[in-house]
Amino acid sequence: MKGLVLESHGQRVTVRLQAGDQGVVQATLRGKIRLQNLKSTNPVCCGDLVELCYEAKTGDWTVEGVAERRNHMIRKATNLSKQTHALAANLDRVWVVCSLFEPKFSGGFVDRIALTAAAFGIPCRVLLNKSDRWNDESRSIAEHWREVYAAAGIEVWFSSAWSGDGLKELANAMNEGTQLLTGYSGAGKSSLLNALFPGLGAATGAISESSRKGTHTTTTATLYETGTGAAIIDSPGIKEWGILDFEPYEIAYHFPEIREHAPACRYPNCSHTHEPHCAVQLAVQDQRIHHERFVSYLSILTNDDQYN
Ligand SMILES: Nc1nc2c(ncn2[C@@H]2O[C@H](COP(=O)(O)OP(=O)(O)O)[C@@H](O)[C@H]2O)c(=O)[nH]1
Ligand SMILES: [Mg+2]
Ligand SMILES: [Zn+2]
Repeated sequence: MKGLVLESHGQRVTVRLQAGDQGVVQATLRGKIRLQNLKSTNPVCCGDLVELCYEAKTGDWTVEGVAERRNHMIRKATNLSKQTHALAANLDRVWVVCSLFEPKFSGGFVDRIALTAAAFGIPCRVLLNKSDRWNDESRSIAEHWREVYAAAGIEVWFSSAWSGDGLKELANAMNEGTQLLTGYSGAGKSSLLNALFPGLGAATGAISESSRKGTHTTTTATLYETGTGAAIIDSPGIKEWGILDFEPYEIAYHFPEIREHAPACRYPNCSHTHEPHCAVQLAVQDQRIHHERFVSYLSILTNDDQYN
């Protein structure tokens, strides 16, 4: 029997059956699946389609196989780790949910997620939440980021789970396919889900006074079915996105503004860091490439985990 993984807890997964009563069952991974993908901390993740077997004698469900993924969002388990962690699979869009303050916006963090999405061919958008908190000055900062990302082909949407700003458009956008909400803890992912789909019951956390960061309320990603055939995956807040070992040319390729100017560099293998006659560096100087994005590019290239 086939099933859709709603949640993964390592060896145990929660699965929606795709036939019969379409109930939700807990299943255990067969050892061979674990062995097939030793580099991953979780060989099966939410959004995966799996083949299940039911043992009538014991009443146990086991996962016998995993269907090939269309795509996935994976990162390093930690920045220095050789192991990877799969956040979610078979996605139609990734939303990087952010706020300007509490938690503070970080272009470097957004760019790491956007690069990963681009590398796996998944459309990506930024969602700047908590617009109810903005004054004129913060709104102009928000507009600035919108311009920066427009040049990178990434739309920046504004929203507030509290005031309802932008939720109508967001609900429409969420109405098809499988969408992943990811980003820093405390940005409002779960609050947005609950505002968009009342009754979903995603756990939210208050900003803790001591750290001014969201408390940890979700420990694993959860796939919610919206009832219209669409699905939304809420994910636990992440502190840093440990980026995979991409080749330098791949990193440049997935920054569309850099890709656009690179053909005019003198050297075909130009890394845009120190070479003479570099069209990319020139474009940064002339502000045809946004400085913020170029700084991110350099920091990813040098594997610097200091986000800006
Ligand atoms: N001012 C404001 N606070 C919000 C908004 N959305 C969420 N919050 C608050 O931010 C904190 C973290 O929200 P939560 O949904 O748990 O964030 P998550 O970690 O990204 O899922 C909670 O205290 C929410 O009430 C919003 O649109 N505006
Ligand atoms: Mg949450
Ligand atoms: Zn160059």
